[in-house]
Parts: sequence; C-alpha cells; structure tokens
Amino acid sequence: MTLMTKIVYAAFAALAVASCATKAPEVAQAPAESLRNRLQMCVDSGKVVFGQHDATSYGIGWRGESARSDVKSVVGDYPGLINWDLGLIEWDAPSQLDGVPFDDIRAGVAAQDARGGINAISWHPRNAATGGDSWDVSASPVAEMVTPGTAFADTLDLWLGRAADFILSLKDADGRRVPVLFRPWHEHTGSWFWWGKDLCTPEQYKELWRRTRAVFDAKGVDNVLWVYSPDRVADFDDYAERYPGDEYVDVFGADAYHHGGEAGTEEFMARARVQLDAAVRMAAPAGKLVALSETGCEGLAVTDWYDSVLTPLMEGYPLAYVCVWRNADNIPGHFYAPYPGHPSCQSFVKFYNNPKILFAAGMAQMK
Ligand code: BMA
Repeated sequence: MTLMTKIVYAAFAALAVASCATKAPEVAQAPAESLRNRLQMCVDSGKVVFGQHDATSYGIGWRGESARSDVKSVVGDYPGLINWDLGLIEWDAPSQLDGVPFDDIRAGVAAQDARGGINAISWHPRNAATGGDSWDVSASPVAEMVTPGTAFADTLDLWLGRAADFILSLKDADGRRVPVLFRPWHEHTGSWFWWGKDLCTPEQYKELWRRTRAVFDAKGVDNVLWVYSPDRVADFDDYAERYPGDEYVDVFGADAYHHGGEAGTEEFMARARVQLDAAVRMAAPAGKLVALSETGCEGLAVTDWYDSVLTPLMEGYPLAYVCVWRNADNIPGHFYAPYPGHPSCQSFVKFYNNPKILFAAGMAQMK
C-alpha cells in the first residue's frame, strides 16, 4: 500500500467512524419482522385483528369483483386480515382449489397491504400418493415424503418450492415483499387431511415442517411468519405432541369451528378453550403470538354468534387475530360472515363497533 493509499483509507475510516457516531446505522427490517411487530403492537394495546378467508374473491351471489367483500357490504370496511389458499399451486395450476386465479391472489394481497391490512396463507395440497385432494386419506405419502432419496421426497421439494416461489412473488406497489402468516400442515390433530394424526407419526409430521422450512430458507423467503394450528385436542400434551420446535413457529394457532347451532355453543367454547389454553402456555415462555387461526359457525346458525359466542370466547386470551372461513358463492349455506340482508348482520355490526376489534382501517393505524 502506498503512503497516499494509506492516507485515503485513513480518511475514509475516520469519516465512517464520524458518521456512525452521529447516525445509527439503518438496518432494513425483514418483512416478517415488521409483521410480527405490528401484531405484537395489536396484542400490547389489547386489540385483535379480524380476518376472513377469500374475503375479496367471492361472496354470496358474486365473484371476481376485487373491490367487493361481503364484510365490507355489511360494515363498510374490509377485514383487517385476509386469508388466501394455495391449494393446487403444487400442480402449477393457474387457479387455486376454489377457482381463484393465483394472479388475482397476488393482486389481492397487494391491495390488502396497500389499505393497511395484513394477509395470511393456508394450503390444501393434493395427495401425492393417490392424486386425490387433501381430504383423501385412503393412503398417505408422508412417510416417503420425509425419507430422502424417494420419489415422494422429490415431489415434496418441488411442491414446497412452488409454494415458496409464489410467496416470494407477493410484492407491494414499490416491489417490496409483502409479509404473510403461513399456516402449512394445519389441523393435523385430526385425521381428515393426508398429513393428519392417523396418517403419519409425530416424528414424520415434525420432519414435514423441517423440510418445509429447509426449502423456504434455501429460497431466501423472508416474508413469512409461521403458524402452527392444531384442531381439536384432548389436552396440552396433545396440542404439543407434534410441535416441530421454537425455531420453526412464530404463532400458536387454534382451528376451532362451532357445530350444532345453539345446542353446540357450550361444547364449542370448551373445546376451543382447551386449544387456546394450550396455545397460550406454549407461546408465553417463548414470547410468541397466539391466534384463533380458523373459526366460524357455518351458515351463522347461531344468529348472534359474533357478539354472543365469539366475543366472549376471545376475552381472556391475548389473541393477535381471529379468522373466519369463506362465504362460498357455490355451496348453499357455506358461509361464515354475514351478507346484506342476513339476520346476523346486527350481531356483526356490534362486533365491528367493538373498539378492540381491528378491521382494515383500524389496522392502517397500527404501524
Ligand atoms: C373447506 C371448504 C371447501 C373448500 C376448502 C378449501 O373448508 O370451504 O369447500 O374447498 O375449505 O378452501
């Protein structure tokens, strides 16, 4: 190094030290971290985000009007969270399993982000062993999928890669990746999906998560918060049995549906409380988040469900969000949020007016 070079280096070093002293270095926050911070802010201020699956994709009597949502038609605002499903991304299909084009999901995620809301993603992949859907439990590919070197292990990697690529492609108008809550391999404490309890061992199930994470990490996915979401459980041990580990999970969820109308209320509340108690117990020591990741009363058979069942259930739990399922345009009676004219609108408006519940406009303030 010549003397002149040394002087130039020294000058640059001095400048660098001076600028560090006056200005803290700006470290870009990973998109997932900013979502975690926003959700934590909601919890810390005693608020809960309200969400719905496919809220802007279709509703009762309509489909494909991107600015529309049954929730908005009833209360004038969009849900604070919108869930989307990736089912059929594994086959590289143009539309997901309920007919929503993946391009529309990309646009819908960006639109929800632009209005201040947040996004979540579930995934109902096909059964690689049978070619059937997620609910085909006549055979399960899991044991092979988690055994390196097998054909199904390659399929799993391919499918995970497609899901990861799609999630990486979720961008806002400025080209920044939009963070999402991702909830793979859900409701695994039941046996209605090919990754369910009777279809694989706890170790195989955990390996499914490890593999999922390995593929996502290798792709550089930095816009996912991971949600673990058992359905009904007997107790805490049942909730925890297939937990892959703290390094894999950011949010402890619970999927719990109300069945059987008014007569089912007590059983639903008791069942959901066992799940939420377990979620809170898992989350607390690790400082993680808790959510009612899927819920609802099909057809709103309990007319005042939102204020007489859901609201009391939520009380007492530090929930980051609750998400109800879809308002299907093609299955009569398969809806979970009211639509204009439905008798449960009054109950839903009360729920909307509860200052603790965040819809999109409220979420826009939580930044
Ligand atoms: C189920 C039902 C199905 C749908 C699936 C995936 O709960 O709503 O009609 O295909 O979710 O969205």
